[in-house]
Amino acid sequence: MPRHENPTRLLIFKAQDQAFGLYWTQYKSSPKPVRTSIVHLFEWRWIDIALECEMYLSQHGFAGVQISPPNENLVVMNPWRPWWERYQPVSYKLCSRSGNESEFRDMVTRCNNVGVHIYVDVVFNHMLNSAAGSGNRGICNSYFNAERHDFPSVPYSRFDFNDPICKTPSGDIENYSDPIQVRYCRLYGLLDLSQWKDDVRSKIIDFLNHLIDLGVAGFRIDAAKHIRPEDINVILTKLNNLNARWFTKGSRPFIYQEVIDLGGEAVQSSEYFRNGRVTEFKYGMQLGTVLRKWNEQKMANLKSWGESWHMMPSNKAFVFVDNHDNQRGHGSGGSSILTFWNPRLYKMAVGFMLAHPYGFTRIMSSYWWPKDIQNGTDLNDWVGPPSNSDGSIKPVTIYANETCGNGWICEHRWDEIRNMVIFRNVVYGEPITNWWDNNNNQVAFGRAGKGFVVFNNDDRNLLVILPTGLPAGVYCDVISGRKEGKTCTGIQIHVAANGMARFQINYQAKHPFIAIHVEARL
Ligand code: AAO
Repeated sequence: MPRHENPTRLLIFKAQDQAFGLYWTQYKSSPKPVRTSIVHLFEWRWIDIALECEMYLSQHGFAGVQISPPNENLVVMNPWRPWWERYQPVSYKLCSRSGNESEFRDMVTRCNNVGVHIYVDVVFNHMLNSAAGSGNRGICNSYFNAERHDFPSVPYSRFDFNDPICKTPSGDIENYSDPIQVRYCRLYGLLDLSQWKDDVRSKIIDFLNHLIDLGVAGFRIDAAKHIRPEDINVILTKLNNLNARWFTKGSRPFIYQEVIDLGGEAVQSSEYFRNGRVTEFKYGMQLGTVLRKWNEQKMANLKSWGESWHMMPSNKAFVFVDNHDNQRGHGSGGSSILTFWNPRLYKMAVGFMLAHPYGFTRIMSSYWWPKDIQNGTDLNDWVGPPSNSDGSIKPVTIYANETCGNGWICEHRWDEIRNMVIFRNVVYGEPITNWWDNNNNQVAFGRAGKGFVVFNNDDRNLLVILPTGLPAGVYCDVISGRKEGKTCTGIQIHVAANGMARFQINYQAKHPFIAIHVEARL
Protein backbone atom coordinates (compact mmCIF):
# COMPACT_ATOMS: atom_id res chain seq x y z
CA MET A 1 0.00 0.00 0.00
CA PRO A 2 1.62 3.27 -1.05
CA ARG A 3 2.48 5.84 1.62
CA HIS A 4 -0.72 7.58 0.71
CA GLU A 5 -2.51 5.07 2.94
CA ASN A 6 -5.66 7.05 3.67
CA PRO A 7 -7.80 6.89 0.49
CA THR A 8 -10.01 9.69 1.73
CA ARG A 9 -7.00 12.02 1.80
CA LEU A 10 -7.59 13.39 -1.62
CA LEU A 11 -6.86 16.68 -3.25
CA ILE A 12 -9.77 18.56 -4.67
CA PHE A 13 -9.51 21.53 -6.94
CA LYS A 14 -12.17 24.19 -6.67
CA ALA A 15 -14.12 25.14 -9.75
CA GLN A 16 -12.58 27.45 -12.31
CA ASP A 17 -14.49 30.47 -11.11
CA GLN A 18 -12.24 31.47 -8.25
CA ALA A 19 -8.80 31.22 -6.81
CA PHE A 20 -7.28 27.92 -7.59
CA GLY A 21 -5.73 26.27 -4.67
CA LEU A 22 -4.94 22.91 -3.22
CA TYR A 23 -7.56 21.82 -0.77
CA TRP A 24 -7.95 18.72 1.29
CA THR A 25 -11.36 17.25 1.61
CA GLN A 26 -13.27 15.06 4.01
CA TYR A 27 -11.11 13.03 6.34
CA LYS A 28 -12.13 10.09 8.41
CA SER A 29 -9.47 11.10 10.90
CA SER A 30 -8.52 14.61 12.12
CA PRO A 31 -7.60 17.16 9.41
CA LYS A 32 -4.19 16.48 7.92
CA PRO A 33 -1.82 19.31 6.87
CA VAL A 34 -2.28 20.75 3.42
CA ARG A 35 0.52 20.83 0.87
CA THR A 36 1.04 24.34 -0.44
CA SER A 37 4.18 24.56 -2.62
CA ILE A 38 5.46 23.02 -5.84
CA VAL A 39 9.04 22.63 -6.99
CA HIS A 40 10.27 23.15 -10.56
CA LEU A 41 12.62 20.23 -11.22
CA PHE A 42 14.01 22.00 -14.29
CA GLU A 43 15.26 19.59 -16.96
CA TRP A 44 15.11 16.54 -14.68
CA ARG A 45 14.52 13.10 -16.24
CA TRP A 46 11.20 11.43 -15.52
CA ILE A 47 12.83 8.46 -13.78
CA ASP A 48 14.66 10.83 -11.42
CA ILE A 49 11.46 12.77 -10.66
CA ALA A 50 9.60 9.55 -9.81
CA LEU A 51 12.34 8.64 -7.34
CA GLU A 52 12.40 12.19 -5.87
CA CYS A 53 8.63 12.02 -5.25
CA GLU A 54 8.94 8.70 -3.42
CA MET A 55 12.23 9.29 -1.58
CA TYR A 56 11.96 12.97 -0.66
CA LEU A 57 9.12 15.23 -1.82
CA SER A 58 6.30 13.21 -0.29
CA GLN A 59 7.71 13.07 3.23
CA HIS A 60 8.77 16.71 3.15
CA GLY A 61 5.34 18.11 2.39
CA PHE A 62 5.71 19.17 -1.26
CA ALA A 63 2.41 19.42 -3.17
CA GLY A 64 3.87 18.75 -6.58
CA VAL A 65 6.46 19.11 -9.30
CA GLN A 66 6.57 21.37 -12.33
CA ILE A 67 8.24 19.40 -15.11
CA SER A 68 9.94 20.65 -18.26
CA PRO A 69 7.99 20.45 -21.53
CA PRO A 70 7.44 16.71 -22.15
CA ASN A 71 6.64 16.80 -25.87
CA GLU A 72 8.89 16.40 -28.87
CA ASN A 73 11.11 19.40 -29.62
CA LEU A 74 13.66 20.65 -32.13
CA VAL A 75 17.23 19.44 -31.67
CA VAL A 76 19.49 22.50 -31.62
CA MET A 77 23.16 21.81 -32.28
CA ASN A 78 24.45 25.39 -32.39
CA PRO A 79 24.73 26.26 -29.60
CA TRP A 80 25.01 22.64 -28.46
CA ARG A 81 21.70 21.40 -27.02
CA PRO A 82 20.55 24.59 -25.22
CA TRP A 83 17.92 24.18 -22.49
CA TRP A 84 15.61 26.30 -24.60
CA GLU A 85 15.37 23.76 -27.43
CA ARG A 86 12.50 22.27 -25.42
CA TYR A 87 10.48 25.46 -26.01
CA GLN A 88 10.44 24.74 -29.76
CA PRO A 89 7.83 22.00 -30.27
CA VAL A 90 7.85 19.64 -33.27
CA SER A 91 4.92 17.44 -32.15
CA TYR A 92 2.83 16.55 -29.07
CA LYS A 93 4.41 13.11 -28.74
CA LEU A 94 5.52 12.55 -25.15
CA CYS A 95 9.13 12.15 -26.04
CA SER A 96 12.03 14.38 -24.97
CA ARG A 97 15.44 14.33 -23.33
CA SER A 98 13.62 13.71 -20.02
CA GLY A 99 12.14 10.45 -21.22
CA ASN A 100 9.52 8.62 -23.29
CA GLU A 101 5.78 8.14 -22.73
CA SER A 102 6.23 4.98 -20.71
CA GLU A 103 8.65 6.71 -18.33
CA PHE A 104 6.30 9.73 -18.19
CA ARG A 105 3.34 7.50 -17.29
CA ASP A 106 5.41 5.74 -14.62
CA MET A 107 6.52 9.07 -13.11
CA VAL A 108 2.95 10.43 -12.88
CA THR A 109 1.65 7.20 -11.35
CA ARG A 110 4.41 6.88 -8.77
CA CYS A 111 4.27 10.54 -7.77
CA ASN A 112 0.48 10.56 -7.51
CA ASN A 113 0.61 7.40 -5.42
CA VAL A 114 2.61 9.26 -2.76
CA GLY A 115 0.51 12.44 -2.93
CA VAL A 116 2.91 14.53 -5.03
CA HIS A 117 1.27 15.81 -8.21
CA ILE A 118 2.64 16.66 -11.63
CA TYR A 119 2.21 20.10 -13.27
CA VAL A 120 3.24 20.19 -16.90
CA ASP A 121 4.94 23.13 -18.61
CA VAL A 122 2.90 23.16 -21.83
CA VAL A 123 4.06 25.08 -24.91
CA PHE A 124 1.15 25.63 -27.27
CA ASN A 125 1.58 29.27 -28.24
CA HIS A 126 3.90 28.24 -31.02
CA MET A 127 5.94 25.58 -32.75
CA LEU A 128 9.66 25.87 -33.60
CA ASN A 129 11.68 28.63 -35.19
CA SER A 130 10.56 29.57 -38.66
CA ALA A 131 14.20 29.30 -39.77
CA ALA A 132 14.62 25.73 -38.49
CA GLY A 133 14.95 24.50 -42.02
CA SER A 134 13.04 22.09 -44.18
CA GLY A 135 12.89 18.33 -44.14
CA ASN A 136 14.29 18.00 -40.67
CA ARG A 137 13.27 15.71 -37.84
CA GLY A 138 12.54 16.34 -34.18
CA ILE A 139 14.17 14.69 -31.19
CA CYS A 140 11.91 11.66 -31.70
CA ASN A 141 12.35 11.58 -35.45
CA SER A 142 9.07 13.29 -36.41
CA TYR A 143 9.35 15.02 -39.77
CA PHE A 144 8.69 18.74 -40.09
CA ASN A 145 9.20 21.46 -42.68
CA ALA A 146 9.43 24.85 -40.97
CA GLU A 147 9.51 26.79 -44.22
CA ARG A 148 6.21 25.25 -45.24
CA HIS A 149 4.84 25.37 -41.67
CA ASP A 150 4.29 21.62 -42.02
CA PHE A 151 4.10 19.45 -38.89
CA PRO A 152 2.49 16.19 -40.06
CA SER A 153 2.85 14.48 -36.67
CA VAL A 154 0.26 16.81 -35.09
CA PRO A 155 -0.87 17.63 -37.87
CA TYR A 156 -0.46 21.38 -38.40
CA SER A 157 -0.21 23.07 -41.80
CA ARG A 158 0.33 26.67 -42.93
CA PHE A 159 -3.37 27.35 -42.35
CA ASP A 160 -2.86 26.89 -38.62
CA PHE A 161 -0.47 29.82 -38.12
CA ASN A 162 -0.96 33.59 -37.72
CA ASP A 163 1.48 34.82 -40.37
CA PRO A 164 -1.26 36.34 -42.54
CA ILE A 165 -2.45 38.43 -39.58
CA CYS A 166 0.90 39.74 -38.37
CA LYS A 167 1.79 42.99 -40.14
CA THR A 168 5.34 43.59 -38.87
CA PRO A 169 8.11 43.57 -41.52
CA SER A 170 9.96 40.74 -39.76
CA GLY A 171 6.87 38.72 -38.84
CA ASP A 172 8.17 38.84 -35.27
CA ILE A 173 6.92 40.84 -32.27
CA GLU A 174 8.68 44.17 -32.64
CA ASN A 175 6.76 46.28 -30.16
CA TYR A 176 5.19 44.97 -26.96
CA SER A 177 2.98 48.04 -26.68
CA ASP A 178 0.97 46.72 -29.65
CA PRO A 179 -1.30 43.90 -28.38
CA ILE A 180 -1.95 42.73 -31.95
CA GLN A 181 1.76 42.04 -32.42
CA VAL A 182 2.00 40.39 -28.98
CA ARG A 183 -0.81 37.98 -29.86
CA TYR A 184 -0.39 37.39 -33.62
CA CYS A 185 3.30 37.83 -34.42
CA ARG A 186 6.16 35.48 -33.71
CA LEU A 187 7.81 35.47 -30.31
CA TYR A 188 11.54 35.20 -31.07
CA GLY A 189 10.75 33.99 -34.61
CA LEU A 190 8.73 31.02 -33.34
CA LEU A 191 5.88 29.99 -35.66
CA ASP A 192 2.77 31.45 -34.02
CA LEU A 193 -0.25 29.13 -33.80
CA SER A 194 -3.83 30.32 -34.35
CA GLN A 195 -5.52 29.30 -31.11
CA TRP A 196 -8.62 31.14 -32.35
CA LYS A 197 -9.17 28.34 -34.91
CA ASP A 198 -11.08 25.18 -33.97
CA ASP A 199 -8.59 23.01 -35.80
CA VAL A 200 -5.71 24.29 -33.66
CA ARG A 201 -7.78 24.29 -30.47
CA SER A 202 -8.75 20.65 -30.98
CA LYS A 203 -5.10 19.55 -31.31
CA ILE A 204 -4.14 21.44 -28.14
CA ILE A 205 -7.16 20.06 -26.25
CA ASP A 206 -6.27 16.51 -27.31
CA PHE A 207 -2.67 17.05 -26.14
CA LEU A 208 -3.73 18.37 -22.72
CA ASN A 209 -6.46 15.75 -22.26
CA HIS A 210 -3.96 12.99 -22.96
CA LEU A 211 -1.79 14.39 -20.16
CA ILE A 212 -4.82 14.70 -17.82
CA ASP A 213 -5.88 11.11 -18.52
CA LEU A 214 -2.36 9.97 -17.60
CA GLY A 215 -2.89 11.63 -14.20
CA VAL A 216 -1.34 15.11 -14.29
CA ALA A 217 -2.85 17.72 -11.94
CA GLY A 218 -2.44 20.94 -13.92
CA PHE A 219 -0.49 23.10 -16.31
CA ARG A 220 1.93 26.01 -16.58
CA ILE A 221 0.79 27.71 -19.78
CA ASP A 222 3.98 28.93 -21.45
CA ALA A 223 3.87 32.36 -23.17
CA ALA A 224 0.20 32.74 -22.20
CA LYS A 225 0.59 36.48 -22.78
CA HIS A 226 0.83 35.73 -26.48
CA ILE A 227 -2.47 33.86 -26.55
CA ARG A 228 -5.83 35.61 -26.23
CA PRO A 229 -7.34 34.86 -22.79
CA GLU A 230 -10.64 33.95 -24.43
CA ASP A 231 -8.88 31.30 -26.52
CA ILE A 232 -7.23 29.85 -23.42
CA ASN A 233 -10.65 29.83 -21.75
CA VAL A 234 -12.25 27.87 -24.59
CA ILE A 235 -9.43 25.32 -24.41
CA LEU A 236 -9.68 24.97 -20.62
CA THR A 237 -13.45 24.46 -20.65
CA LYS A 238 -12.94 21.52 -23.03
CA LEU A 239 -10.45 19.76 -20.74
CA ASN A 240 -11.38 16.54 -18.97
CA ASN A 241 -11.74 16.37 -15.21
CA LEU A 242 -8.69 15.06 -13.43
CA ASN A 243 -8.17 11.31 -13.33
CA ALA A 244 -10.49 9.91 -10.64
CA ARG A 245 -7.90 7.28 -9.76
CA TRP A 246 -6.11 9.97 -7.77
CA PHE A 247 -8.40 13.01 -7.63
CA THR A 248 -11.88 13.64 -6.29
CA LYS A 249 -14.48 13.16 -9.03
CA GLY A 250 -15.03 16.42 -10.88
CA SER A 251 -11.66 17.97 -9.94
CA ARG A 252 -10.39 20.52 -12.45
CA PRO A 253 -6.77 21.07 -13.52
CA PHE A 254 -4.78 23.68 -11.59
CA ILE A 255 -3.80 26.39 -14.06
CA TYR A 256 -1.09 29.03 -13.88
CA GLN A 257 -0.37 31.24 -16.89
CA GLU A 258 2.99 32.76 -17.72
CA VAL A 259 2.31 36.45 -18.29
CA ILE A 260 5.19 38.90 -17.82
CA ASP A 261 3.69 42.20 -16.68
CA LEU A 262 5.84 44.50 -14.53
CA GLY A 263 3.38 47.30 -15.13
CA GLY A 264 2.77 49.47 -18.16
CA GLU A 265 2.23 46.55 -20.52
CA ALA A 266 -0.34 46.63 -23.31
CA VAL A 267 -1.25 43.05 -22.40
CA GLN A 268 -1.96 42.82 -18.69
CA SER A 269 -1.98 40.00 -16.16
CA SER A 270 -5.53 40.81 -15.07
CA GLU A 271 -6.88 39.78 -18.49
CA TYR A 272 -5.99 36.21 -17.57
CA PHE A 273 -7.53 36.05 -14.06
CA ARG A 274 -10.65 34.41 -15.55
CA ASN A 275 -8.63 31.30 -16.45
CA GLY A 276 -6.78 30.69 -13.20
CA ARG A 277 -3.63 31.88 -11.52
CA VAL A 278 -1.08 34.13 -13.22
CA THR A 279 2.68 34.47 -12.69
CA GLU A 280 3.50 37.59 -10.63
CA PHE A 281 6.95 38.63 -11.88
CA LYS A 282 6.95 41.76 -9.68
CA TYR A 283 7.31 39.44 -6.68
CA GLY A 284 10.86 38.21 -7.28
CA MET A 285 12.02 41.52 -8.71
CA GLN A 286 10.81 43.54 -5.68
CA LEU A 287 11.84 41.01 -3.03
CA GLY A 288 15.32 40.86 -4.54
CA THR A 289 15.53 44.65 -4.45
CA VAL A 290 14.54 44.72 -0.76
CA LEU A 291 16.97 42.00 0.34
CA ARG A 292 19.82 43.58 -1.66
CA LYS A 293 18.91 46.93 0.03
CA TRP A 294 18.79 48.64 -3.38
CA ASN A 295 16.83 51.86 -4.00
CA GLU A 296 16.96 52.57 -0.23
CA GLN A 297 14.70 49.54 0.33
CA LYS A 298 14.72 47.72 3.69
CA MET A 299 12.92 44.68 5.13
CA ALA A 300 10.85 46.87 7.50
CA ASN A 301 8.96 47.98 4.37
CA LEU A 302 7.75 44.38 3.92
CA LYS A 303 5.19 44.99 6.66
CA SER A 304 2.84 45.91 3.81
CA TRP A 305 4.06 43.14 1.46
CA GLY A 306 1.38 41.92 -0.93
CA GLU A 307 -1.22 43.69 -3.06
CA SER A 308 -0.18 47.12 -1.77
CA TRP A 309 3.15 46.57 -3.57
CA HIS A 310 1.23 46.86 -6.88
CA MET A 311 0.90 43.08 -7.12
CA MET A 312 -2.19 41.16 -8.17
CA PRO A 313 -4.73 39.73 -5.70
CA SER A 314 -3.16 37.00 -3.59
CA ASN A 315 -5.69 34.38 -4.73
CA LYS A 316 -4.64 34.88 -8.35
CA ALA A 317 -0.90 35.23 -7.75
CA PHE A 318 1.57 32.49 -8.64
CA VAL A 319 4.83 33.53 -7.00
CA PHE A 320 8.51 32.61 -7.00
CA VAL A 321 11.86 34.20 -6.14
CA ASP A 322 13.41 33.22 -9.48
CA ASN A 323 12.44 31.07 -12.45
CA HIS A 324 14.29 29.20 -15.20
CA ASP A 325 14.30 32.33 -17.38
CA ASN A 326 15.27 35.16 -15.06
CA GLN A 327 17.86 33.17 -13.10
CA ARG A 328 19.92 33.43 -16.31
CA GLY A 329 18.80 36.81 -17.62
CA HIS A 330 15.96 35.63 -19.86
CA GLY A 331 12.37 36.81 -19.56
CA SER A 332 11.88 39.43 -16.91
CA GLY A 333 13.06 40.67 -13.56
CA GLY A 334 16.48 42.09 -14.25
CA SER A 335 19.53 42.15 -12.00
CA SER A 336 17.66 42.24 -8.69
CA ILE A 337 16.56 38.62 -9.09
CA LEU A 338 18.12 36.41 -6.41
CA THR A 339 19.27 32.92 -7.35
CA PHE A 340 21.30 30.02 -5.97
CA TRP A 341 24.42 31.95 -7.03
CA ASN A 342 23.83 34.16 -3.94
CA PRO A 343 22.83 31.48 -1.40
CA ARG A 344 22.64 33.56 1.82
CA LEU A 345 20.22 36.17 0.45
CA TYR A 346 18.45 33.53 -1.65
CA LYS A 347 17.62 31.43 1.41
CA MET A 348 16.22 34.52 3.15
CA ALA A 349 14.14 35.40 0.10
CA VAL A 350 12.70 31.89 -0.25
CA GLY A 351 12.26 31.70 3.53
CA PHE A 352 10.32 34.97 3.56
CA MET A 353 8.21 33.88 0.56
CA LEU A 354 7.26 30.60 2.27
CA ALA A 355 6.57 32.31 5.63
CA HIS A 356 4.31 34.98 4.10
CA PRO A 357 0.71 34.14 3.14
CA TYR A 358 0.71 35.94 -0.23
CA GLY A 359 0.26 33.88 -3.37
CA PHE A 360 0.79 30.27 -4.40
CA THR A 361 4.49 29.40 -4.14
CA ARG A 362 6.91 27.64 -6.46
CA ILE A 363 10.48 26.75 -5.58
CA MET A 364 13.17 26.66 -8.28
CA SER A 365 15.48 23.66 -8.48
CA SER A 366 18.35 24.39 -10.87
CA TYR A 367 21.49 22.97 -12.37
CA TRP A 368 24.97 24.54 -12.44
CA TRP A 369 26.31 26.12 -15.59
CA PRO A 370 29.64 27.92 -16.37
CA LYS A 371 28.29 31.48 -15.91
CA ASP A 372 30.27 33.96 -18.02
CA ILE A 373 29.11 37.53 -17.43
CA GLN A 374 30.42 40.05 -19.96
CA ASN A 375 28.97 43.57 -20.15
CA GLY A 376 26.10 42.50 -17.89
CA THR A 377 25.12 39.52 -20.05
CA ASP A 378 25.78 35.84 -19.34
CA LEU A 379 27.33 34.49 -22.54
CA ASN A 380 26.47 30.99 -21.32
CA ASP A 381 22.79 31.67 -20.55
CA TRP A 382 21.89 28.99 -23.14
CA VAL A 383 23.83 26.11 -21.53
CA GLY A 384 21.62 23.03 -21.12
CA PRO A 385 21.33 20.53 -18.27
CA PRO A 386 24.19 18.32 -17.09
CA SER A 387 24.53 15.89 -19.97
CA ASN A 388 26.70 13.14 -21.45
CA SER A 389 28.59 13.41 -24.73
CA ASP A 390 25.60 11.93 -26.59
CA GLY A 391 23.35 14.72 -25.27
CA SER A 392 21.50 12.49 -22.81
CA ILE A 393 20.73 14.18 -19.48
CA LYS A 394 22.80 13.00 -16.53
CA PRO A 395 21.04 11.27 -13.61
CA VAL A 396 20.49 13.23 -10.39
CA THR A 397 22.86 11.66 -7.88
CA ILE A 398 22.00 12.05 -4.17
CA TYR A 399 24.78 12.08 -1.55
CA ALA A 400 24.44 10.64 1.95
CA ASN A 401 23.92 14.18 3.31
CA GLU A 402 20.83 14.51 1.05
CA THR A 403 22.46 17.01 -1.33
CA CYS A 404 22.74 16.45 -5.08
CA GLY A 405 25.65 15.75 -7.38
CA ASN A 406 26.32 15.60 -11.13
CA GLY A 407 25.80 19.39 -11.45
CA TRP A 408 22.27 19.50 -10.01
CA ILE A 409 21.83 22.29 -7.41
CA CYS A 410 18.69 20.95 -5.70
CA GLU A 411 17.76 24.13 -3.82
CA HIS A 412 14.64 22.28 -2.70
CA ARG A 413 16.90 19.99 -0.68
CA TRP A 414 18.66 22.82 1.17
CA ASP A 415 17.70 22.43 4.87
CA GLU A 416 16.29 25.97 5.20
CA ILE A 417 14.12 25.69 2.09
CA ARG A 418 12.91 22.16 2.75
CA ASN A 419 11.91 23.02 6.32
CA MET A 420 10.15 26.22 5.27
CA VAL A 421 7.98 24.20 2.83
CA ILE A 422 6.65 22.37 5.89
CA PHE A 423 6.37 25.66 7.82
CA ARG A 424 4.08 27.00 5.07
CA ASN A 425 1.91 23.89 5.28
CA VAL A 426 1.62 24.12 9.08
CA VAL A 427 0.59 27.82 9.10
CA TYR A 428 -1.61 27.64 5.97
CA GLY A 429 -4.66 29.89 6.11
CA GLU A 430 -3.47 31.86 9.16
CA PRO A 431 -3.04 35.65 8.88
CA ILE A 432 0.07 37.59 9.83
CA THR A 433 0.16 38.67 13.50
CA ASN A 434 2.70 40.19 15.87
CA TRP A 435 4.68 42.09 13.18
CA TRP A 436 7.85 43.66 14.59
CA ASP A 437 10.71 45.51 12.93
CA ASN A 438 13.58 47.77 13.93
CA ASN A 439 12.71 50.22 11.17
CA ASN A 440 15.59 48.76 9.21
CA ASN A 441 16.45 45.19 8.16
CA GLN A 442 15.44 43.22 11.23
CA VAL A 443 11.85 41.97 11.06
CA ALA A 444 9.67 39.30 12.69
CA PHE A 445 6.11 38.11 12.35
CA GLY A 446 3.79 35.32 13.43
CA ARG A 447 1.08 33.34 11.69
CA ALA A 448 -1.71 33.49 14.29
CA GLY A 449 -0.30 31.12 16.87
CA LYS A 450 0.90 28.46 14.43
CA GLY A 451 4.36 29.78 13.58
CA PHE A 452 6.83 32.66 14.01
CA VAL A 453 9.83 33.91 12.00
CA VAL A 454 12.64 36.38 12.70
CA PHE A 455 15.00 37.79 10.02
CA ASN A 456 18.26 39.70 10.50
CA ASN A 457 19.45 41.29 7.26
CA ASP A 458 21.09 44.20 9.13
CA ASP A 459 24.80 44.90 9.58
CA ARG A 460 24.42 44.52 13.31
CA ASN A 461 23.37 41.77 15.73
CA LEU A 462 19.73 41.14 16.61
CA LEU A 463 18.80 40.54 20.26
CA VAL A 464 15.12 41.01 21.09
CA ILE A 465 12.37 39.59 23.29
CA LEU A 466 9.18 39.44 21.25
CA PRO A 467 5.53 38.39 21.65
CA THR A 468 5.19 35.38 19.34
CA GLY A 469 1.52 34.56 19.79
CA LEU A 470 2.59 30.92 20.17
CA PRO A 471 1.57 28.58 22.97
CA ALA A 472 4.22 28.12 25.67
CA GLY A 473 6.87 25.49 25.07
CA VAL A 474 10.32 24.65 23.75
CA TYR A 475 10.51 25.01 19.97
CA CYS A 476 13.14 23.75 17.54
CA ASP A 477 14.38 26.36 15.07
CA VAL A 478 13.83 24.73 11.65
CA ILE A 479 16.47 26.88 9.95
CA SER A 480 19.54 25.93 12.02
CA GLY A 481 18.21 22.37 12.43
CA ARG A 482 15.04 20.46 13.01
CA LYS A 483 13.11 18.49 15.60
CA GLU A 484 14.31 14.91 15.76
CA GLY A 485 12.42 12.81 18.30
CA LYS A 486 12.65 14.62 21.63
CA THR A 487 15.57 16.87 20.68
CA CYS A 488 16.38 19.84 18.49
CA THR A 489 19.39 19.45 16.17
CA GLY A 490 19.67 23.26 15.95
CA ILE A 491 18.90 26.04 18.44
CA GLN A 492 15.97 25.93 20.81
CA ILE A 493 13.53 28.78 21.41
CA HIS A 494 11.75 28.93 24.74
CA VAL A 495 8.28 30.50 24.52
CA ALA A 496 6.94 31.62 27.91
CA ALA A 497 3.36 31.26 29.09
CA ASN A 498 2.69 34.82 27.90
CA GLY A 499 4.03 33.97 24.41
CA MET A 500 7.22 36.01 24.83
CA ALA A 501 10.49 34.58 23.51
CA ARG A 502 14.12 35.74 23.18
CA PHE A 503 15.75 35.76 19.76
CA GLN A 504 19.42 36.34 18.98
CA ILE A 505 20.86 36.38 15.45
CA ASN A 506 24.40 37.64 14.92
CA TYR A 507 24.60 39.60 11.70
CA GLN A 508 27.29 37.28 10.39
CA ALA A 509 25.55 34.09 11.49
CA LYS A 510 25.45 31.20 9.04
CA HIS A 511 21.66 31.24 9.36
CA PRO A 512 20.35 34.83 9.17
CA PHE A 513 16.81 33.87 10.16
CA ILE A 514 14.90 31.73 12.66
CA ALA A 515 11.59 29.91 12.12
CA ILE A 516 9.52 28.00 14.67
CA HIS A 517 6.12 26.36 14.39
CA VAL A 518 3.74 24.23 16.43
CA GLU A 519 4.80 20.97 14.77
CA ALA A 520 8.43 21.58 15.75
CA ARG A 521 7.70 21.93 19.45
CA LEU A 522 9.25 19.45 21.90
C1 AAO B 1 15.69 30.92 -28.72
C2 AAO B 1 16.80 31.92 -28.94
C3 AAO B 1 16.28 33.11 -29.77
C4 AAO B 1 15.71 32.57 -31.08
C5 AAO B 1 14.61 31.56 -30.75
C6 AAO B 1 14.03 30.93 -32.01
O1 AAO B 1 17.24 32.41 -27.67
O2 AAO B 1 17.35 33.99 -30.04
O3 AAO B 1 15.17 33.63 -31.84
O4 AAO B 1 15.15 30.50 -29.96
O5 AAO B 1 15.05 30.21 -32.64
C7 AAO B 1 12.99 30.25 -24.30
C8 AAO B 1 14.25 31.13 -24.26
C9 AAO B 1 14.44 31.88 -25.58
C10 AAO B 1 14.41 30.87 -26.72
C11 AAO B 1 13.04 30.21 -26.70
C12 AAO B 1 12.84 29.25 -27.87
O6 AAO B 1 14.11 32.09 -23.23
O7 AAO B 1 15.69 32.54 -25.56
O8 AAO B 1 14.63 31.54 -27.97
O9 AAO B 1 12.92 29.45 -25.49
O10 AAO B 1 13.82 28.26 -27.87
C13 AAO B 1 8.86 36.92 -23.52
C14 AAO B 1 7.59 36.09 -23.40
C15 AAO B 1 7.69 35.02 -22.34
C16 AAO B 1 8.95 34.19 -22.55
C17 AAO B 1 10.14 35.18 -22.47
C18 AAO B 1 11.47 34.46 -22.60
O11 AAO B 1 6.50 36.93 -23.12
O12 AAO B 1 6.55 34.16 -22.42
O13 AAO B 1 10.03 36.10 -23.54
N1 AAO B 1 9.07 33.10 -21.56
C19 AAO B 1 8.61 31.76 -21.99
C20 AAO B 1 9.51 30.69 -21.42
C21 AAO B 1 10.87 30.78 -22.07
C22 AAO B 1 10.77 30.45 -23.56
C23 AAO B 1 9.52 30.93 -24.15
C24 AAO B 1 8.55 31.57 -23.47
C25 AAO B 1 9.25 30.53 -25.57
O14 AAO B 1 9.60 30.85 -20.02
O15 AAO B 1 11.80 29.91 -21.43
O16 AAO B 1 11.85 31.08 -24.26
O17 AAO B 1 8.55 29.31 -25.47
C26 AAO B 1 9.50 41.90 -22.08
C27 AAO B 1 8.08 41.41 -22.27
C28 AAO B 1 7.98 39.93 -21.95
C29 AAO B 1 9.02 39.17 -22.75
C30 AAO B 1 10.40 39.74 -22.41
C31 AAO B 1 11.50 38.96 -23.15
O18 AAO B 1 9.83 41.79 -20.69
O19 AAO B 1 7.21 42.12 -21.40
O20 AAO B 1 6.68 39.44 -22.28
O21 AAO B 1 8.98 37.79 -22.39
O22 AAO B 1 10.45 41.11 -22.77
O23 AAO B 1 11.32 39.11 -24.52
C32 AAO B 1 11.90 44.40 -18.20
C33 AAO B 1 10.49 44.76 -18.63
C34 AAO B 1 9.78 43.50 -19.10
C35 AAO B 1 10.56 42.90 -20.23
C36 AAO B 1 11.92 42.52 -19.65
C37 AAO B 1 12.78 41.81 -20.65
O24 AAO B 1 11.85 43.54 -17.08
O25 AAO B 1 9.81 45.29 -17.54
O26 AAO B 1 8.45 43.80 -19.56
O27 AAO B 1 12.59 43.72 -19.25
O28 AAO B 1 13.00 42.68 -21.73
